[in-house]
Amino acid sequence: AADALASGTVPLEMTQTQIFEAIQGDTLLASSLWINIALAGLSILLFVYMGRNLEDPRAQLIFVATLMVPLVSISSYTGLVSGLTVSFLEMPAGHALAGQEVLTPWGRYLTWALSTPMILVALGLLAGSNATKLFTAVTADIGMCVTGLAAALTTSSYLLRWVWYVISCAFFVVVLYVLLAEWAEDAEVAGTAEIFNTLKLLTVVLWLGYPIFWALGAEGLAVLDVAVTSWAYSGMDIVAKYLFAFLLLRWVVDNERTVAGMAAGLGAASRGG
Ligand code: RET
Repeated sequence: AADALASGTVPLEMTQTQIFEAIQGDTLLASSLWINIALAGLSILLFVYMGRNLEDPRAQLIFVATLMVPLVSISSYTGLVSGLTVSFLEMPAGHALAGQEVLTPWGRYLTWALSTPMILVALGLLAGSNATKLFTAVTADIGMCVTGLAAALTTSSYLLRWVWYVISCAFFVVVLYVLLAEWAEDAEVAGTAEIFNTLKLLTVVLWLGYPIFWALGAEGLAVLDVAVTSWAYSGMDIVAKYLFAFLLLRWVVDNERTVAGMAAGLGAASRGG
């Protein structure tokens, strides 16, 4: 192996331990990850406590979806902090850091495919969505995350990184449409418009930040460095996940009867609900 390395026939790959050490050696980067592990852990304990007396199945379903958000998050950040879901990838020609190995926390994009659908399921149930709209929002959202992952992992062509980015944005537009147009209207009918509109605004404003920071970060135009980008995502995560989930759960606990009495339901799809 040493000979192969010396003769250059084996690509020089960093081991997981080396990646782990590179992350821990960058205090700004490491702290952006550890803080989320701590906050996700606290959120899990708090949410289980808050939801302990919920009895209505629909309210419980919102609770489970909400609780999944910090559960996925703690797993996601553990993967990042350990180096398991982080790679150093050589950027293609055309990229500002062409030829350099850029730290790519691809685990983020992968786990968004699991956490963001939970946020949408909780929001959709709160709005009284039918199954069609819920399915549309969730599948488009998964498409957005997986193609965002593809953008980050493509190293053959700079152009194709941005092609993936544009595809991801197209999926995002579908999610925004369901949130802003369809569910906003459903929530009026369901009598949950007030809390829905608060959470909708918080979601739309924060979620728009993710593609912006992707474009500005090391994986896109490289205006911001890796640690600053990581803090941007971590900061948005704190509000988009833990604060979002807390506000939603607190409302559901205080308004369980409203949730239980919501006429529209997932089964309403066939009635045009
Ligand atoms: C990417 C890059 C490609 C274009 C778009 C993106 C959008 C990402 C979003 C992520 C939201 C994540 C959240 C995580 C919290 O768990 C993949 C950055 C549109 C909207 C809310």
